[in-house]
Amino acid sequence: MRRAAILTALALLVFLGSCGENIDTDPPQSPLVLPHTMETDTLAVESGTDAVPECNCILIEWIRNTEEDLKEYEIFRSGHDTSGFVSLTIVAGTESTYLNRDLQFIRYYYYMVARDQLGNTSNPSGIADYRLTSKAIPKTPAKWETLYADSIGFEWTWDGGLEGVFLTRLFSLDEDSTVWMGWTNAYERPLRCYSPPVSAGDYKWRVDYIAVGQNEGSESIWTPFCRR
Ligand SMILES: [Ca+2]
Ligand SMILES: [Ca+2]
Repeated sequence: MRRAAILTALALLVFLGSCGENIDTDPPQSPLVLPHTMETDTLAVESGTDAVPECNCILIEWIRNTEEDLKEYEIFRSGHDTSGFVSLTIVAGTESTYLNRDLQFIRYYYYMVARDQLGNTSNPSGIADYRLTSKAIPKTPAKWETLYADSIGFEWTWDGGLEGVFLTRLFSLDEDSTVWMGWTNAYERPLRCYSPPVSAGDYKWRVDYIAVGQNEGSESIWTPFCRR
């Protein structure tokens, strides 16, 4: 009996020794998923879970973990906030965003876990939710239209309801930054807004629909134009 105990102890020592410093039983910290907020969605440089201009997609964003043995993140998704979550994807530990493509106009809920090289898995993150709406369609300025007025009149159409607001973004291609943003109520017709005088140069614009306080909206495609 005693001999067996000693052998077991020896075997355990050999096992521990062979793994050396690679043994790491600490799971990573829970990832910090950045939720959609009205505040971060209306900055010149947005952050957090959000719509994107290019497609009917939701961008999930998080703060990267700092553990040296971090391997990957696994993202889970459901159409309900408390049940039905299934694994959506696994991304490398070096990533801090994931674009969930080809979505319907329903509310999606996401959470994620972090996993290290030995398979230790973190506790789940908090849940971020978002619902896409249809996109506004930019009308004027049209694609690569040349304008000579100081102030730019933006106009678009939208097949949604009268609730919520639009945020027009004017981006200078020369300065590589957002130079102006303007608000329009969704009930206004026509849907439009006017910028203050802008200098000559190349620009692009888009319009974001924001269902205030509901983690819900869309971003139109970017439309480039010239002011001469
Ligand atoms: Ca670890
Ligand atoms: Ca946004």
